Amino acid sequence: MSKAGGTRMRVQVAIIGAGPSGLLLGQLLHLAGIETIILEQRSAQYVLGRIRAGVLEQGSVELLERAGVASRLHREGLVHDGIELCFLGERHRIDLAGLTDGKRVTVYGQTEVTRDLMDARAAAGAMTVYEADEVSVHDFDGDAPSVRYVRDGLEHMVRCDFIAGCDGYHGVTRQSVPAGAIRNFERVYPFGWLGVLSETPPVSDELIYVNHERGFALCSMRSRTRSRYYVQCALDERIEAWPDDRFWDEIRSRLDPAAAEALVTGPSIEKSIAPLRSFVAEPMRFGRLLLAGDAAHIVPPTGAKGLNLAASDVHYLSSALIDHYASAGSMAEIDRYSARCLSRIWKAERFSWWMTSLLHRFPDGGDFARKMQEAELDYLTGSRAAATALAENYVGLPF
Ligand code: FAS
Ligand code: PHB
Repeated sequence: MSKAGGTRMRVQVAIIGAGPSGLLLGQLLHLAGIETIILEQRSAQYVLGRIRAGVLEQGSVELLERAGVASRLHREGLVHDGIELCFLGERHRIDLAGLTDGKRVTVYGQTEVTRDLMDARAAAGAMTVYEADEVSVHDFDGDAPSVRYVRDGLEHMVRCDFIAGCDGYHGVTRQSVPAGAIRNFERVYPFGWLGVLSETPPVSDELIYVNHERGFALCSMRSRTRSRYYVQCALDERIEAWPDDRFWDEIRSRLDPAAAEALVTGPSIEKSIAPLRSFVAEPMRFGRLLLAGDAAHIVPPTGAKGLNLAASDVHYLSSALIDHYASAGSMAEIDRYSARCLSRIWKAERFSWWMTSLLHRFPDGGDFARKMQEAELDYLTGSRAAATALAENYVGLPF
């Protein structure tokens, strides 16, 4: 059946993906008077239903403030000065603020960040097309790129100056780059995370990262009444094999006695298994196509860097695009975009890989590897220098 008859339009920047990267970029460009469209393959409800990140670096909070979407974050977010590492049955606090001249993190779910950005975009009257099918990108190696998509059976076309690939790891934009023009770096970990969301009070005031012989565990939260828990699990685990009681017993078995005693259990309101990988695509710019966020890189969530890296990419990309339009079409900042992002990305990749290597049980690791983990954890919790290195990475390196 013909798909002819769709719209033809023109914008300055076409953004693919309405996750945090795409929405935050759209908001910052809108505030600078730059016209965008966002094309999203899923419904807004589906995007909001994905339970993901929970911790915002100080730099990400400041960027959301600049975007004008931080008022609810400041009302409802939980500011944390520290985290705890639990190993050999004992908890040790890492004083993030004390080790980084007062820097701290804010616990505020990615779902809420996305909701705030969606509300701001709707209030601005900027165009977002949800449930856009068959999105394809064209001619981004020239001066007149375009995007096509199908909606309600009709094919629509958008001409633009730039395409922002904010469509995540499985998106279409990175896949549209010729194989010879891109280089991928990847490590897939031999385990996953089984996550549970529950309307129960958090087991502790701060996050607890656990190294246990049965595997990693994390006690996090979304508010003072809603908790987020994870246990390391095998890659072939199925959700059906993990009724709530089994999950609560397993995480309790990995906690120190006081936390195990304090754990408040309840029905899960979300339960999912996520694989863990480290991934970077280089470069992040291909002519007038620029990648940002998970479209260009993935980190294991152990270091709470994924959403925060997306935010710093968007900081660099929005600055480069604003500079382009403010300087009669200069490409100087666009030319620098990829290198600026990758410098910070690789340091966050290293930290996320290091935290993952430190806290998880590797199936083929052996006893010596476990002793190395225990020695490093003992050093970390006994050395101000070592703890400072962890703290300055956890709160976020400067943009
Ligand atoms: P996203 O993947 O969030 O958004 C991309 C958007 O593009 C999606 O809405 C998708 O539907 C859309 N899209 C894809 N293909 C498209 C196409 N062809 N056409 C149009 N639209 C398309 N980070 C942390 O910091 N802490 C965590 O605990 C954490 N947990 C995670 C758990 C899981 C299961 C996953 C997958 C990620 C997790 N992350 C975590 C990382 C996550 O938060 C990402 O860093 C963050 O979502 C990145 O945002 P975006 O770059 O916008 O990508
Ligand atoms: C979360 O709350 O989902 C969370 C927090 C910290 C992490 C990973 C996930 O490192």
